[in-house]
Amino acid sequence: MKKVFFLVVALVMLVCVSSASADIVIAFSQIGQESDWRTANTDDLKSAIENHPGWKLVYDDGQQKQENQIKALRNFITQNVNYILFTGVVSTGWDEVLKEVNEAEIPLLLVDRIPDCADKIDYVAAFGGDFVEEGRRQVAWAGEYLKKLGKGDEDVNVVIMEGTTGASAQTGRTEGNLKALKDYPHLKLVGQQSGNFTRAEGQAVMESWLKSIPKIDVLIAQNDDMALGAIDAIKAAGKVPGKDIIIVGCDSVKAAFDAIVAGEMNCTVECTPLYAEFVVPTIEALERGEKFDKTVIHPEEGVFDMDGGIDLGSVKSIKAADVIATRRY
Ligand code: GZL
Repeated sequence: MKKVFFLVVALVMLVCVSSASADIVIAFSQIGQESDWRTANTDDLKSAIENHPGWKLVYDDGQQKQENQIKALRNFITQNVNYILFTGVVSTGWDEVLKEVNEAEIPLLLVDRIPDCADKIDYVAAFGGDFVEEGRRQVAWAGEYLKKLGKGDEDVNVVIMEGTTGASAQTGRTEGNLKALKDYPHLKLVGQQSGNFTRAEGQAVMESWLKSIPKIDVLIAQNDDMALGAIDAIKAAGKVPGKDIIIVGCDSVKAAFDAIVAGEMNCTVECTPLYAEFVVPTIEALERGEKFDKTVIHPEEGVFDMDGGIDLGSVKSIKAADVIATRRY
């Protein structure tokens, strides 16, 4: 009799444990590994989800190819995951596959680069950088810095190194860059080309510009990796980065802080990759039945430079050397 009793107790415990540990599966279609920002974004989200009790991560690296991401999204549907996190390498071409996600009734969280079809699909929450404001801040910082140097009335030659063509981070930053140029008529745009958000391509583009453009005074690089590649090219050409050419990046990754403190870069506009502090509480709330609207939530972001104190309206720059020890990516 006792044996039967203990057997029943063991069976009940086994059922309780297995039902309590029934994981919710969160699938993440990531763009690739093109930049320090992307690596930090991946590490932050993967560790938060993998270490969350009762959650399981299904991760796919799209290697910066849209066809890979579409395949991954369809695999997630087949696996009938509980949530899908998605950021698209480019802004267009997602309508069909994201409608399939909707038809499968899998809750979709849009992070980072929001697809153009967002207003035609269902999603449960959205979070990412304000790319237009980031682009505005880049050019405004250069204009205000030149004024501080007493050069606000001198014509200077500006080149814009764009991110991956067609990515919302590129189109948004370019929109912000070009709008802000209208406020600083002495900033003359003499070059605009994609460096695809990678350090290697940023170096190659700057090498070609240094051979074809007689004088470059300011580089606006739409991410820090391309700025760092450009710095390599500028030094190889015997020029002094940060002095001969003013260099403004975006993302505020650690390597950019190191370059600013070393005097080789002038400014980086922050675009945080640390999304776990948004995604985790949002999924926990969704699990409790809470609902969110379709507003894209933007994090508070700063601007960091060599000396601090440059007023950009929505934000004042902070001296990179003062905060480098506190940076989390
Ligand atoms: C911005 C992100 C961009 C970064 C780049 O949210 O999409 O992609 O600025 C990254 O560094 O490659």
